[in-house]
Amino acid sequence: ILEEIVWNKDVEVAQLRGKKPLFSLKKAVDNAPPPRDFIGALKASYLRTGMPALIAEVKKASPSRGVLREDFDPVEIAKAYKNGGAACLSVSTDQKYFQGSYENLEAIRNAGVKCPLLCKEFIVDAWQLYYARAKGADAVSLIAAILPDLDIKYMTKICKMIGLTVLVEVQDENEMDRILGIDGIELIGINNRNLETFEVDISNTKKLLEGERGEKIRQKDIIVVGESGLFTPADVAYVQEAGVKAILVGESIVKQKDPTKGIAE
Ligand code: IGP
Repeated sequence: ILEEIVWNKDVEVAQLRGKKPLFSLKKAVDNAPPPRDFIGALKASYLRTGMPALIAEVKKASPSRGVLREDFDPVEIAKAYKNGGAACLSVSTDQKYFQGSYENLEAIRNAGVKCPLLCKEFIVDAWQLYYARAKGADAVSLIAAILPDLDIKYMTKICKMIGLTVLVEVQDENEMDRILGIDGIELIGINNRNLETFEVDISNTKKLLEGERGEKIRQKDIIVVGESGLFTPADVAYVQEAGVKAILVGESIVKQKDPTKGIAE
């Protein structure tokens, strides 16, 4: 499925790019509202609460779970997350597999929800970075499984230049070691969901933070985000114990009748 998603994304980007060439985007980026400090918001929340900072995900559907919420209103959900104590928001923009959109991202930004926003997208081309920033994103996620090191390095540089925070997502030891070998990475997400099999195992977060890897992460002052499959306060305590200072949560809170009463409590 990951291969299929990336294949489709490449085609989609080629089409979009035909309508909005890079040059026009660069102007839009210059005119975009100044980026908000994504990492600063995570740190402030962690320091204030002593709990992992919540990145709350606004997503209507996922390939593994189908539609999560029929009465999906992205702006209402974003406001509820903010009121419920989220430090940052993640907004799914992929249409085909997550029923998301850049309109959702813009609507949340324009509604004055003050959290920094992560554009949750499958980034396969640097063009998408400019596009995300032009649409008001403050951060993007780069998936180690689909990008060679050279692309991660190059895209990280572009992000720095245009004011986007980078969250690099890894799912196994090999990807973690690759990313720890790259300079300038400040934020690493450990995905507990295997992107090929969709199997979720939160002990993945612990496994990738043990021993020398954990040591290196502390030395480099990298913030680790525990991602996917977190449903209960016990799950949060477990990944906090493993060393994460932030969590990325979608399904369990998007499904709540009142999304302010989610895992954040
Ligand atoms: C949220 P969950 O299990 O709480 O809904 O997961 C988030 O981690 C997940 O949407 C995600 C993801 C990804 C999905 C993180 N990285 C990469 C697809 C691709």
